[in-house]
Amino acid sequence: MPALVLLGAQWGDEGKGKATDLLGGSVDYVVRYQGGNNAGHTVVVGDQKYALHLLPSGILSPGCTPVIGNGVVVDPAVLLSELSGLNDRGVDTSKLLISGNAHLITPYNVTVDKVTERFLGKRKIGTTGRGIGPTYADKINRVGIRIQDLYDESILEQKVEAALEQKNQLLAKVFNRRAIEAGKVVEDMLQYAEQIKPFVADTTLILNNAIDAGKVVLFEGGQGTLLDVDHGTYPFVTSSNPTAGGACTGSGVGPTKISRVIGILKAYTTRVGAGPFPTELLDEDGEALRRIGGERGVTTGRDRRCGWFDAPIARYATRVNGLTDFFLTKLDVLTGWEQIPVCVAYEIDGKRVEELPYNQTDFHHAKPIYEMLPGWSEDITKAKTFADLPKNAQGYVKALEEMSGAPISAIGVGPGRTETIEIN
Ligand code: 2SA
Ligand code: GDP
Ligand code: MG
Repeated sequence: MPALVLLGAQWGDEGKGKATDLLGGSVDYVVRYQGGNNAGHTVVVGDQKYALHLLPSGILSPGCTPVIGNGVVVDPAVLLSELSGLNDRGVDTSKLLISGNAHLITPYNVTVDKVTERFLGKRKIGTTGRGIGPTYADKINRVGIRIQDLYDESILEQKVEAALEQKNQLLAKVFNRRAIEAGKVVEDMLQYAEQIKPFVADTTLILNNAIDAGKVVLFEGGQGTLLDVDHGTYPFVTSSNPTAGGACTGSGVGPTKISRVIGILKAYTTRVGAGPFPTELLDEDGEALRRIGGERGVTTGRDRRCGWFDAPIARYATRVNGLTDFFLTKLDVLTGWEQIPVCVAYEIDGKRVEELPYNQTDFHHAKPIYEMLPGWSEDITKAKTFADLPKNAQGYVKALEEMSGAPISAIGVGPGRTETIEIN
């Protein structure tokens, strides 16, 4: 298997960090291909818990080379502090590779993110405030700053000046804010250059050579399918492509090299930030899912919105990502409900709709049509095989598999590395 992709099938936080870590022992490279330190990936190893934001979860597997691909946006201060935090805990980070083509999140991108959200008021996206959207906007506007620019001071100065020209006008005229000084920004960015230098590489060449030499490369998505800027619930999305195609553009590895695409699928649904969410629960059940599932943002600490499983979303994820299989996570969280509602279709303006509507207004109007599945009360966290699960839990998994359009090849029954059932 030359290359595989692991990505979120819903709105993120499905447990991708744990799944990547689980596969870390059998792959040679783990590559982040989009997003930045808006991501929050939790990995529990024994009694140690790690929260990773920018670094690939494979950094915790000693045999694995972690890679930050060209599609990622990098906040240099966050990068260095995440690295030193891991070093302090005895994790070897020396193998990290960072694409010289990855874009840098500058302090002004963070400012613009926060100011824009404030001015959007009720219509805000609920971003993580990490400067992600404005950095991708600069990239597309061709006024972005790349990692490689840190090593050519005069180019860096020219690029920062170009990037600030429009922004300063906007800050002054629209937001009534002071102009940002290019010289100060350049000085700020240059202080990181030498520390980052040892990691900077032509990652596209390295990854393609590795695949040609028979090595296994795992692409780790951040966020999730419905947060994709093209395929998600626009405008309530992140500004990159977490879907499978993003793994190619965000790394420079072609689609013919990828033979498996795994969708990480939570046994219920969560979302952080604003936007439509048909199965959202604003009652005791929602509160219980949040409490039992520990549903709190790993980066911002915000409470996650919680709801029942939504099959049209899972089917959509299968379709737009070409999923080969799912890892179903957090099944243990559902223990104790007598009956578990599962959304099988929507009612939109009086009509039954089986698939996720492409039209934004329709999705905002979508009301879930539920089927009730029988629950279970037995503790399932010690289950090691599918047969160890209570009959109703088995039935729940099988029903989800049937509705979602791809086989379920692993089931999470707890946050720990070993709390996983693998199905062959
Ligand atoms: P941004 O900051 O521009 O990417 O925000 C745009 C939308 O994308 C959502 N988003 C996320 N949703 C779920 N998890 C994410 N990572 C953190 C976590 C989130 C946190 O693991 O818990 O700590 O709040 C993530 N990152 C971005 C975001 O909520 C906006 O809806
Ligand atoms: P990611 O962004 O997809 O990596 O997910 P997060 O780390 O943001 O959120 C997933 C949370 O669920 C983390 O706290 C994980 O430790 C936890 N988790 C992952 N898989 C399971 C599981 O099967 N059961 C339980 N109870 N928790 C899990
Ligand atoms: Mg997360």
